Amino acid sequence: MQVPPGQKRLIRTLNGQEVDRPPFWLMRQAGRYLPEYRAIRKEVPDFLTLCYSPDLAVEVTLQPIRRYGMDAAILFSDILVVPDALGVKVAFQQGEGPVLEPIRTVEALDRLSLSGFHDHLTPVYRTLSRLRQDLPQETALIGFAGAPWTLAAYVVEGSGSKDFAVARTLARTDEPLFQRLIDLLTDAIITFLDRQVQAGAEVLQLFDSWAGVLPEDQLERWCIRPVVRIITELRQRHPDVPVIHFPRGAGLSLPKVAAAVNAQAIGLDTSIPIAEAVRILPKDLCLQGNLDPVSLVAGGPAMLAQLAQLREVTRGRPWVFNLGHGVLQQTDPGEVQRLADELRTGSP
Ligand code: 1CP
Repeated sequence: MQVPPGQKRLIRTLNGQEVDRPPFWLMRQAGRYLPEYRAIRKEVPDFLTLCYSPDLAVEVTLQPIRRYGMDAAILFSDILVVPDALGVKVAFQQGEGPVLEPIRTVEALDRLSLSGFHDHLTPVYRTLSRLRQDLPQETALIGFAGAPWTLAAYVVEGSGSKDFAVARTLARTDEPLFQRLIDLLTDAIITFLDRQVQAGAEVLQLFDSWAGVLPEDQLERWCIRPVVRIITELRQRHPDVPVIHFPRGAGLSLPKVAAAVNAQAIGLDTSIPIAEAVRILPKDLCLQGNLDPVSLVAGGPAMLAQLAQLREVTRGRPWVFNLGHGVLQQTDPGEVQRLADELRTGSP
């Protein structure tokens, strides 16, 4: 028996409905801090193979749910499967970040296309439909994509970066080219998320992990505008599927971003004091976040004190517990247990 999505704790909270306690999940809840993840990771030659193997991707998605009973599972995949499916060569090198064939010219951009996009991503859709069958009844299934700016940043830079200076320079020196890239990524993300919902995703999260490196005019143009288009389009197609927008590093621009994109929830990163977010964002907007991932590494009573403060400050408004960024690799699974136990049973 499937529980209707509307009765799941995460979805109720995102819709502004009452719940017995705030729901919780963790960004990067599946991953290298778990020994059972490392065991599976060893079996595959590279990380993308894991993302494109439904049996294994289902298994690693379920691993943290079995241990900790989060209120939501997030599809195991990566934001860079979108450029990969558009024809950008993407590789994950052992122990390092991603390496991409950089796209900086019209000729390079002309080689990318949406034909073959869904064929390439079929294993991801298969993973979602299996998860929808295998998850515990009360667990919501989150699908996701990187937002256009964050994907463009990797695609132009060709790798991770502290400040994405190459990508930001191209955005200013060749606006028409950069706009074409953003438009292509926006179209791809819309159709990708639409298919994720058809395959079983009940909630969508947009990761704009590098929103914080853009000054205001660029934030408006490369983050806000395309995200508005994505959310508007998805809401037309799937009015019941809530969207969480995570504009990491948006700081003082959060109210402007939130008002424009009109998602059901806004993800808060570690740098914004939660009390400030509560003060500057509309009361009925659901907040998600923002325990420091390092606080989870350190663990113990100090972590629980941080959690108590988050609870105190968010009392009386829709709030989803999460970290301010992903679980770090050096995290002790026992500390995640301590956190989950407190979230499930501690005083609300
Ligand atoms: O070998 C390994 O195990 C690779 C480590 C790893 C993992 C476990 C990478 C490489 N990606 C992932 C999974 C992943 N990535 C998930 C799975 C679901 C979950 O949360 O449990 C998700 C949602 C992502 C999203 C993602 N990938 C983001 C957005 C979130 C964020 O962290 O800001 C980004 C920026 C990426 C790119 C990426 N993928 C992997 C790495 C090391 C990076 C960062 C590269 C860099 O900029 O340095």
